[in-house]
Amino acid sequence: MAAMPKPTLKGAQVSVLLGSQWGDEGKGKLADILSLEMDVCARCAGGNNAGHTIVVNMGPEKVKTTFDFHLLPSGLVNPRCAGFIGSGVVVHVPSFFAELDALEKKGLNCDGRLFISDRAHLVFDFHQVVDGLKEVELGGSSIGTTKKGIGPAYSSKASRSGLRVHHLYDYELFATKFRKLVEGRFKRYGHFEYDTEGEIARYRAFAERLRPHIVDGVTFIHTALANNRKVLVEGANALMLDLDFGTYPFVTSSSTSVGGVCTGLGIPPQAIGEVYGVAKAYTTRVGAGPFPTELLDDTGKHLQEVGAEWGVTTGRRRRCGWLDLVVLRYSCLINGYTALNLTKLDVLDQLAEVKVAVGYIVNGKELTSFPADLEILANVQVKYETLPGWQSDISKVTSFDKLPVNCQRYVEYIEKFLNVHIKWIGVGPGRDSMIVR
Ligand code: 2SA
Ligand code: GDP
Ligand code: MG
Repeated sequence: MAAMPKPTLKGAQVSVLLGSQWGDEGKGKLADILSLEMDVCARCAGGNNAGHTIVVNMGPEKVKTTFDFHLLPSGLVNPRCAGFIGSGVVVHVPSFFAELDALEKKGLNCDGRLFISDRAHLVFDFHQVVDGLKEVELGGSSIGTTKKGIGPAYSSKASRSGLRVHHLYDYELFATKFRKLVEGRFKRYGHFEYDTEGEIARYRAFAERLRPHIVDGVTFIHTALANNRKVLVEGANALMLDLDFGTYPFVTSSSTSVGGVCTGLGIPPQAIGEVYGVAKAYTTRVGAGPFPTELLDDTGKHLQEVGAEWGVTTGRRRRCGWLDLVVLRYSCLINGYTALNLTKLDVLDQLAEVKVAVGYIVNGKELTSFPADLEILANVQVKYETLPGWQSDISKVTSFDKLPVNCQRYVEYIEKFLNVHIKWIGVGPGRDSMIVR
């Protein structure tokens, strides 16, 4: 194992890429593009609840290949880039191997370049069972989780009874702790079918297969920084799903904001330079919870169909609505984006007019901040600005000045409202369908 490097921070070498809305903004695509220039692509939070679809032309024959990433960092598509699953991530080991096998089957060789922090917590199948049981218990107010066991695994972590990757290598201790954890769940939820001893034995085998991937997470990332490696942190989920700043309780159980980068990787804030926000040109949300600009009409259906808005992990239909600049302004405040990637602008191509939310009104008064209280959020009257559509196909456009004027105006309107530069514009799913400004 590499020795711990001396604490000599060389500057802001870490770039961060974060979802700015409720997820599925197209983070994976930008992560893939940026990773072409990176040495390490790291995940700092969440687990295999995330779903990133990347479309690339592979090999000399340029075969169009679609990759779905869940737990593994999307930067692995670049064969030069190492993937790192940081300490703040929760790892379901069977899913880790299933995803790795699927990637390798598609021709991606990840040998010797995929690492997991020994401090990362483990998600077990019983966490996934409990995820489902909790949702049933919540009945009509269920969260609409991905049922990947994310909430229950972070609960184990926060209650200080969780098992971490390094525990796999002290088998007796692992087995004792594991039995205790399962017993605790039986006490709380009643006895459910679960082969505790079989699971313990299964993890003995997993531990050996996992061994070449395990690193001391702190030493790994700081050695990379000390050696001037370029690191990209790929956010999972998004700001509005953040445990503290999202639409609680309809959120995921990790810090999906910029703060999660430091806590999830063990790096100081000075190490972070660029913070890129990914924003879809309209809004989507999967799962329950308030969504002020949601469109339950034909326009919502149009966005869902043209944007192919289906969950990558669960296959669920995503709810769709107009772009909400109140959400984005709040998101910019918390994450301090240094530039934005506006994605899926092509999905708006056929619309005669496009609306954007610019304020929330309650009892005739415009709110001055984003409400914490979901009762308020669920009942706001949305103030919209209506902009003319461009009604032409932009999917082949490669530069900003070649976009239709109304389309340029839409981009500039957003930029001006948020006071953040829109550096990239997505006009299609492929790696090449990205306008850079
Ligand atoms: P969880 O499973 O405990 O994290 O769910 C809590 C809430 O977080 C939402 N969530 C997501 N929202 C959008 N995309 C996600 N990833 C998949 C994708 C989702 C899918 O990329 O498509 O396949 O359905 C994701 N993961 C979690 C979730 O909907 C709950 O609202
Ligand atoms: P992520 O979770 O933020 O990485 O996003 P997802 O992969 O869950 O969802 C984004 C979807 O939109 C994927 O299917 C992408 O291939 C696709 N996509 C990304 N950017 C664009 C774009 O600019 N235009 C279109 N039409 N599709 C895009
Ligand atoms: Mg996604």
